[in-house]
Amino acid sequence: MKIEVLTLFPAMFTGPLDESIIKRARESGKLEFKLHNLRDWTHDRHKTVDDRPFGGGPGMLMKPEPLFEAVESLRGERTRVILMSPGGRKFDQSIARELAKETDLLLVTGHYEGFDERVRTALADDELSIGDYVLTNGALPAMIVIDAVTRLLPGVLGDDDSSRDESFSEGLLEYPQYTRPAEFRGMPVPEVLLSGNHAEIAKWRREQARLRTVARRPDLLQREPTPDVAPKTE
Ligand code: 4G4
Repeated sequence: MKIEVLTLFPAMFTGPLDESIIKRARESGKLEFKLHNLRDWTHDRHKTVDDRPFGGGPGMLMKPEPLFEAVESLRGERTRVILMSPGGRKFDQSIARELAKETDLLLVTGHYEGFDERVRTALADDELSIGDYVLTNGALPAMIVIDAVTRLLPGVLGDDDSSRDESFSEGLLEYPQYTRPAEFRGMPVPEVLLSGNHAEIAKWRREQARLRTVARRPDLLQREPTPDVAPKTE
């Protein structure tokens, strides 16, 4: 897969994407990653990429001309152009799986108060948010999408890591896990995990995953959890 990024801050990407699994994915050719500086598509001597909003109001917007020129020169027939913005579709594992099937992604990161609306309506195929919080720019969100998608590409993870994604616990939080020693600072590992009874262990893990999901992330369960007390109706 080819992933390209259009950004005002290319230096933010070097480092995080030069380590570990992403580094290996790049070295093996499973991920081709390219950075582009939006300022390379400006024509004035100040390399202007922003302007004031029509109608007034605080802050600056990404002006359309450099973004249109850049995306039109970078995109190919099969490129999916994705804006990173807090108003986008909420990025999750199912969107990561969807993106991992593409051949070419172009992630466009914003800055200032956001994009001129025509970038959204006439240039982007999609708009993604990594969560409900505001960041200074879209570079970190783009890196998160790149990481989540890259680890899903065929051959990038070891077999053990890949099969975990598809395990029965899909859609639930992880069950508690322990390694040696069997007792650490007075804290024992649950007896069932030392029993060697694999049917009992699987049952315990399913139950723990369910309990933890109910307690912490009931939104992940298909059906709403049964409330302890019937909700009040007005
Ligand atoms: C577009 C519009 C993404 C991009 C406004 C980007 C959070 C996310 C930006 C902005 C971002 C996210 C400056 C508010 C850049 N912040 N949650 N910032 N802002 O994915």
